This record gives sequence, structure tokens and C-alpha cells, in this order.
Amino acid sequence: MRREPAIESIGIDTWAVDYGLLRDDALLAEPFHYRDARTARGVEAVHARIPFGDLYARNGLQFLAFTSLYQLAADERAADADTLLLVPDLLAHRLTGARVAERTNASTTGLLGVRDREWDQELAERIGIRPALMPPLIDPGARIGRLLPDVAARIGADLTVVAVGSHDTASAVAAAPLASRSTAYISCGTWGLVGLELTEPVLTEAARTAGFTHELGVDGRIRFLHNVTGLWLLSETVRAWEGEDGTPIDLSELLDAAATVPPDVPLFDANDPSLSSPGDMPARIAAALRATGTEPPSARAPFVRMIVESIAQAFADAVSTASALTGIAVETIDLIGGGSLNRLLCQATADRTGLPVLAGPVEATALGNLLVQARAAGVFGDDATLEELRRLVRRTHPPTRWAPRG
Ligand code: LRH
Repeated sequence: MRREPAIESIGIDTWAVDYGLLRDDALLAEPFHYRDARTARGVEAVHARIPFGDLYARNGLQFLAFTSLYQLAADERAADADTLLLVPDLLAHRLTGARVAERTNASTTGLLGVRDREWDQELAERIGIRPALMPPLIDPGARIGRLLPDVAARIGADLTVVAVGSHDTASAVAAAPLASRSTAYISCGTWGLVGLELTEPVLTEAARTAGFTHELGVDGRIRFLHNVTGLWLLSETVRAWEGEDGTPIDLSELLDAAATVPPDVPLFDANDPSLSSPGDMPARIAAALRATGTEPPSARAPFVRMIVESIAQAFADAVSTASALTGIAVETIDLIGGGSLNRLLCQATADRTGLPVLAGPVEATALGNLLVQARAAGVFGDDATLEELRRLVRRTHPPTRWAPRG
């Protein structure tokens, strides 16, 4: 075990929407993962009580079948619970005993009001969720609590857990350099979260039908974005191929081979819902393509090229929709997260958007988490703005620039 006496605090972020249910501080069961097939069952139940249009006006979220409120509506265990905690809050509870709901992640549950940013108790009751399950809301920068004595004794340090943008994408966007309001971001890993940072919601019918969501960011910003199925398509494909012949695949070699393939490969809809669950991804992509009358490439390199180009096209569509919905003429794109290391994807995104792509930081989520903790610890003065934090990111993490070709 390593000791780090200089560590002052812990900040926790994870993916969104998933939760644990507690009774008397104990988990009732292991949390489900949002790609579990069960999540879709709640959709009909919720929409029978409140039509999607009314829901959007209240919570501002794009339709995703795994949003927590649909999961909860299909969760029999909720009846026995006294508390619901999203995954980062659940971890914080294990470390400190505190029961809180950090607001950026709470905004992904569907149960937070898009305008007042408070729990929508009336909505919860209407769909059969007891409002008493939902703990008090706190904002990034707030102190959650000290480590429980037994935890502190086990790791040999008495630390404070501080709230950060506990939704990983909120932390990532906090560390997106965003040099101006005409910079769009793509937070790219398993998902590609594509959008703009706003201060006011855009609750139009056009935004609703285009599937644009309003998630909350650090310092009360709005992450107006669309969830694009990102590198999940590639990682699931590689996993399937590895399962076929039992040999591990070197991803960078595969991408290098794909880079030599001409870019005029066929495209499929990266957002096709049939591609969101785990399982034989190459076969499902091939089926989605055949349904449009196109034969998929049979060799691996062009198949990978097709995946990358299809993701880039979905990114380009989302950037231009974000621009049309907000009236902001996008001039550059910050592509942050693990996907920023994928050179083929960065170039394809620049080419298909016709805009320069500034790639990096790769560890944007960790950086955003750290910056909010550092600000809370007084490192920059309590009132350092998000823009000041981002200036620091720009200075310390110069991006790689990908110019559009042709
Ligand atoms: C990315 C992410 C995304 C959510 C999904 C559940 O990790 O948090 O922002 O939509 O996972």
C-alpha cells in the first residue's frame, strides 16, 4: 500500500443514471447496469402516466430508455428502499456515511426539474416513485464528509470527500478547454457526448425531436448535448472478433490498417438502437447496413474504417444540429477524453464537420474532477471561474489540431 500524506480530498465521478437502493444504510441488491435489458420495461409504464412531450418540458432530457426514472419504474426493489443513491453518491456514502445527491448527476435521472434544478417531487409521485427516496441535493465543490473512522484507519489517512461534477461527462466538460462559446465539445469514450455549453435551456420542440438533452454542468452550466453511440461500437466489435479466434487484437495496429483504407466506405447509423446492447456487434452492424440495402465490407480493416467514419458522421450531424438549435455558429470542436487519442476518428471528425478539431485532454474527466477539488481546497481562490480553470487546462494541456481536409 502507498501512502500519500499530501492528498487532501477525494472526489468521485462515474457514468450517469445507475443507482443503488438502500434500506437502513445497507444496499438492497447489487445495482443493475444500464445496458441490462430490464431497463426498457419501465418506458411504457412511465409514458402511460406522462407523455414524453410533457416529460421533456419538465426534465429537458433526450429520450434514452435507460434514464434512471425508467429503470426505477421497472425496479420492484424500490418499494423496500428508504434511499436512492446514484453510483458516485453510493461510493461517497460507503466512504463517509453521508447520503446526498450531487446535482450534475442527479440531472441525468429525469427527476430533476430543468428550470428550478430541484427534485420534481410531483413527477416522482405521478410515476410511482416515493420522493422520500431522493436525498438532499448538493453542488460540485460542497464538502460531503470525512472518511468514516474504519475507512480512514484502513487507508491510513483521514481525508475529506468533496463533491465534484460526479457525472463523468460533467467533469470532462468542466476540463474542456472551450476557448469561446462557439466551441462545441465531443466528450468521446464509450459514448460521444456532443454539444454546447449554455446558460439557459433550449426547450423547443425541435430540440426535443432532435434528441437534445439538458444535463447540468459544474457551476450551474447546461450541457446541451446529444448522446451519440461512440467507441462502444468499436470496442464491442473488437471483443467479438477476439472471442471468435481467441487471439488478442492490437487496437492501434487495427486502426493503422483502417487508416490505409479509402474513406468512401459505406456508412451505418451509429445511433441505431439495435447497437446499444452487448453482444455480437459485427453481425448487428452488418444487419443494420443490409437493412438499408448495402453490403458490409468483409475484411476487418475496411469494417473498422466504416465504424470510425460512421461515428464521425454522427458527430458531424450532432454538431450541426446543436448549431441550428441554438443559433450558435460553431467554429471549432474540442474533442476530449479517450477518443482524442484515436487519430483516425479525430481526422474523420474534422473532415466530416469541415471544422478544426482540437484533441485533448485525454484525461478530461479526471482533470475536471481534480480542478473542482483544488478550487474547493482554495488552491485558486474560492471564486476562480470555470473559465479560469479552463485557461489553466489550455496552458498545461496544449491540444493536437486536426484541420479538415478537402
Ligand atoms: C458516459 C456517460 C454518459 C451517459 C452514459 C450513461 O460515461 O456518463 O454521459 O449518458 O454514460
